[in-house]
Formats: sequence, structure tokens, C-alpha cells
Amino acid sequence: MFFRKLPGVSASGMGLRLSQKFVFLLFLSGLVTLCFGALFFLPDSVRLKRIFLSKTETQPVTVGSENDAREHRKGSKDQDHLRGLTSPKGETSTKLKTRKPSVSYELKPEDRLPGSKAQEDRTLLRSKTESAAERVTSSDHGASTDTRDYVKFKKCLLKAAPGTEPGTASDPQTLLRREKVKEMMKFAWDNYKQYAWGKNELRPLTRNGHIGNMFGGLRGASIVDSLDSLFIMGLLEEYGDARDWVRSSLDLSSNGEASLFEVNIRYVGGLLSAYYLTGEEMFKQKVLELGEKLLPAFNTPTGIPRGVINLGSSGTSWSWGWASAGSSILAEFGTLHLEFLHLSQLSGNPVYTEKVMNIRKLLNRMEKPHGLYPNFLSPVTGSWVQHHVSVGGLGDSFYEYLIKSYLMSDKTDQEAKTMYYSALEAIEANLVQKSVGGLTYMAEWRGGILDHKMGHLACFSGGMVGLGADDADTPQKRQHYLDLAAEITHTCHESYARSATKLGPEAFRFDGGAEATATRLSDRYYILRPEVIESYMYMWRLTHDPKYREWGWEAVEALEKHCRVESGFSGIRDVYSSSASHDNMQQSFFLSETLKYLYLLFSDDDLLPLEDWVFNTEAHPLPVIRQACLQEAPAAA
Ligand code: DMJ
Repeated sequence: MFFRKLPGVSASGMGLRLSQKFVFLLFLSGLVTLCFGALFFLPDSVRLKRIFLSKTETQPVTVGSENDAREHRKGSKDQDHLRGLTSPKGETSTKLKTRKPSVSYELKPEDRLPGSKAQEDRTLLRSKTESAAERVTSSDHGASTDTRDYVKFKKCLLKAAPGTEPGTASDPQTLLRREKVKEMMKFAWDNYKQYAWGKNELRPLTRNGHIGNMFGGLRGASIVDSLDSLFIMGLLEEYGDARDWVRSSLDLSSNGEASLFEVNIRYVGGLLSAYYLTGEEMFKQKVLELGEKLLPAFNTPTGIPRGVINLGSSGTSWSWGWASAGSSILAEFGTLHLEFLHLSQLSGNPVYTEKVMNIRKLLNRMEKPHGLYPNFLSPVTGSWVQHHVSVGGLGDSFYEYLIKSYLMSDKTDQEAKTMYYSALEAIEANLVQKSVGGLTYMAEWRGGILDHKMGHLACFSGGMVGLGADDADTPQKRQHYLDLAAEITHTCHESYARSATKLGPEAFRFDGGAEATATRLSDRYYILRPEVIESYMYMWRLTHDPKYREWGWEAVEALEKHCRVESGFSGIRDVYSSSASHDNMQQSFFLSETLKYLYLLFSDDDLLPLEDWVFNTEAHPLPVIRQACLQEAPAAA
């Protein structure tokens, strides 16, 4: 019928013109393609399909494992998460095929508990990553050594790798609380994504992005800071978006001026954790590229880096304008050790370890006033510039990285251990005070004169002292440090409990009649900081005293009431006023730290167990380096 409508076609067909023949052939080939394509929609059992299509495209995999069954049950939505998983050659692939279970699978009632879906998703993602990585060991030809390294790393963990253990608490109340935290993370993330995607932070009131000047032209700080939180919370669709952005849009060729410290703790730390949690080679490549850009900061007469570095090819660096006499800051150059050791570990290049060991050696041999480490040091002469000592801002994470370096070295780094306990003894002797009302706090020290103030930042020390307690020499000291940690954490909780909002101020005082309250207007703000909650999390893990979970929940309620706004979470200007004035900033550390520590607080200890993982100061988990095991462990299962 159709042919008859074609103009100029004779009945025999032999008299067709060339153009008519062409149209006819085109039509014929279209028809054949259509028929062949239709084969894909036939059930696998149809013989015709098996004849025409190759086995790999259609054969159902009959493994029947629980993971496969789960995969089936989860439906197609999660296939997006499977995009880009590590392939047998260590490359990322966008073509992983779906597999079919051999059995049908009913949803069990326990799977409907809050948290189980998250766990299931994470398990699936990890098992895909794992099986891809482990296939390397059995197939091998042309396999990437890097992927073998990842398999080895996992074999050296004492507890199961992230994702295989649920971390799901058994009591329903804790489960619900954890779900609430996850919802907060999703809310914060969704709003960032909607209004500030690719910028560094969200401005939740004006619904736009903030770039700031800390990261030297690097973008997406909230994305890099959120990767591991999203992953461990089982927000895998969101994790997938974050990962894809890092792969396609994290531009490391910027040549702006960046804070070495901030880039290290957020970007280097965030990428390292993302790599160790997921095995995605892309994260490793990115972090090694970035690590190299930080090296010129160490080109000073002493090797002590300056605070600000140009990330471009010039690599020039300089000190902060506000730092006295061109000095470098203890908490900045002293907070590189964990990340740099992992950069050496992953690159095989010792230069990163050498840089931070040089800092360590210099600090170790220096004369210290009363055994204390002042906050300012000249990168030119290598001498202290001022005698201001603080466990809060400017000093804080230097102490944290001493004990964590020891723990991350699988307790082999004796120098770090000795330096940590000596520093802690000096802090106790000179800075730790008891208030009139019986609260223990850490004052600041200015050339021998005490300032009876404790910053919110210093509240991380409850967790730090607790974490280090177990490795003190004697049982008495162990108990003593655990008690000290509990007392500091209690004081920090009081700084929250004594405010109208139940959130703590930036700094609180213990003089002029004040007891854990801010006396200056300028100290009354709260910018979504994590330190108090961080200490709750460690103290919970160390003691399992339920009060820490209760205190964490008080913080959740306060955050919801005073910091949650229509389009995200915002800091507040005055914790003593119940009618909140918002600062219009959702800090990236809120996603990286505050919410992660809350989530861990309401999880069982098997989610990122402290035996295997050390959190950097931005709460990015880094694995303990078990050198002996890594050298021995064969890659193959
Ligand atoms: C974070 O970036 C890190 O915790 C850092 O060590 C101190 N300040 C913020 C959070 O308050």
C-alpha cells in the first residue's frame, strides 16, 4: 500500500530511479533495526532472544546472596548510585549492569526500621565497590595496583569495613533520633544544592552561595566536606551527586590565595576520607594533585609553612596580616600531620611525611615556657613570637593531632605520644582551673597571666583527653584523664544549658561572677560549631553513659528550634536571646562535623570504630595505618 503511494514506482520495481532505491533501502534497514531492538524487550526465556543476543547481556546471575536480593528489592532508583563504581581495572565505569536474583525476596519487618534502608543502600554500594575491587585480585591482567592497595587497606582494618556493620542502635528511640539527624543532613544538603550548588557555602536566608576567601579559588567546600557524611548516613543519591560534581567540576587549577590549614582539613581531609570509604580512585587522584600544590608553602628558612599559600604555579606563601610579626600559627602548621602521612601513603612519595616530621622535630627540640607551646612561631627564625597559649583557637588542633598521630600510627609513633602527654601535663599544671561553682575549665595563658575564658573551640578537648586516656602509663592516670575529660565535657554542656537557646556561646568566662556564660556581646554568637557535640560523641563511645546521648539530643532540639530556617540551617547572633537573629550562613563544617558527630552519637560503635579510624579535625575519618600489615597483606582474598 505504501509503495503505491511513492511517486514514479513502476509495478515491476525494476524501473526504480536511484533516489527511490535509496529511500526503499533506508526503510528496509529501519525495519530490521526495529525488529532487532524489539528483542531486548522480550523476556529472557524467549528462545529467539537467546539466539540473537549474547549471553552476557541477558543471563541472570544466580548467586542468590542477600546483597543480590537486596539489590533486586531496591528497584531501579539506586542504579544511579552504581554509576561510576570502581571497575576491575581500577577505572570508573558508567556501565555496570544490573543483576537479577535467583530468588524472589519479601521485605522483612525489621527492614522497615528507620535506618535499615540507609544501611542497606550503603552495604550495597560498598559491596559493589568491594566486589569490583576484589575481582582485580582474581582476574589481575592489567589490574591497577592502586585498586590492590585499596583491597589491602581494607584487609588491615580490625573491624569490618564501613558499611558492612550497621551501626544501627537497637533501641527504637535512638534509631528515631538518628533518623532525625539524617533528615537534618538531607535538609541542609538539599538547600545547599538548590541555592548554592558549586559555591563554598549556603546563605540560607538570602538563598544564595558564599565563596569567601579561605580556599584560594577552590569551590564546592560544602560538597567535599559532605562526601563522607552523606555516605555513612546512607544518603547515596546525594553522595552520588557530590561525587559526580567532584569528578567533573572540582577545578584544582585555581591560583588564588588559600589558607593552607583550611584547604588541608576540608579538601585534603574530605577527599582522603571519601577515597578510603568508597575506594573511588578518582578521589585519590584529586587529593594527590591537590597535595602537590601545597608543598611550596614549606619553602621557608625553617620549613615551617606560612599560613597563606598561592595555589597557582608561583606557590608563593605569606603569613596572615593579623598574625604578629609575620608568624605562623601553631594550630595551622600543627594540623597537617594526619593528612600528610596519608598523602605519602597513597602516593608512595615520602616528601609529605618529611615536611610534617620536620615540623614535629623542630617543635620537639624547642625550649617551651613551662612546657607549654605558644601559639605564634616565626617561620624564619624558628622561635616563638608571643607567649600566648590556648587549647582553644590558634592552638587547639595541634594537641589533637599529637595524640591522633600516635593512634593513627597503630600506636608506633612514640614521639607523638610523649609530646602529647608532656603537653597535657603542662596544660593541666598551668591552664586547667576549677571555678567557684566547681566547673573544670581550660583557661588561656598570656605570658604567665591567666585569662579565665574558654572558647567553644576549646570544648573539643573533652573528647581529646578522653580519647587519649587509655594510653596513659598507669591505671591511676588513665582514670584521671577520663575524669578530666568528663569534667570538661560537663562544663561545655553547662555553657549550653545556661543559655536561653540551649546552644553555647563562642566564648564563656569564669570571672566577674560569670560561670560558663559569655559576658561580652561579641562572644554571644553560635555558628553551628561542632566541638561540644564532638566531645559528647567521644565520651559516649568511651563510657556509654546515656547522659551524652541526652545532651546530644538537647542540641538537636535547639538546632531545630533556633537554627533551622526555611532554606537551611543558620548560625545565630545571640544564644541568650530566644528570638533568634540569624547570621545567614550554613558553615560547611556543620555538614562535615556537627551532623556527623550527632549521627555517630546515635549509632552503635561499629560505625567507624575508633580502633580503625581517626577523625581529622574536620571530622573526616582516616584509617589507622598498620604498616606491618600493609606490607604483608596479600591483595588476594
Ligand atoms: C572546623 O573547621 C574545625 O573543627 C577546626 O579545627 C576548628 N574550627 C572549625 C569548627 O568550629
